[in-house]
Amino acid sequence: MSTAIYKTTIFITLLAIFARCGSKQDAKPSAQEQPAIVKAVISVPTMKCDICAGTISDAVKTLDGVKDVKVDAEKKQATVEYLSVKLNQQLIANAIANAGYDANTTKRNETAFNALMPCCQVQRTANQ
Ligand SMILES: [Cu+2]
Repeated sequence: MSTAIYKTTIFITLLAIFARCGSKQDAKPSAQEQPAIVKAVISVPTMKCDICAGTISDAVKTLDGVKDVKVDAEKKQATVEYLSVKLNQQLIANAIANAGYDANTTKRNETAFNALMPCCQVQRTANQ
């Protein structure tokens, strides 16, 4: 492993830790809702490759209440099954945005985006 890649890996790891500290927790659903597993399909339009898919999958898996994550780089979608008492679509979208990717209508964290592998830094098209 070259020094540059090693340094980049360390940087991304630290960034992921800091991004998690700053993630918003104020949009949790009320405890009165029935505990149920809900499936959400989240659009991630700038996802490009399997590395992107892994980054997104890892970010979502850190959330409490996630039961299953499937990320499809071709369809540019993340399919997440989660406990509705613990999570909602917006919190999942926030986690993906904190990892450097637009998610539904939530815009990516630019610092995280700039720390992605150069090949994963996909610019938005005009309609995104
Ligand atoms: Cu990628």
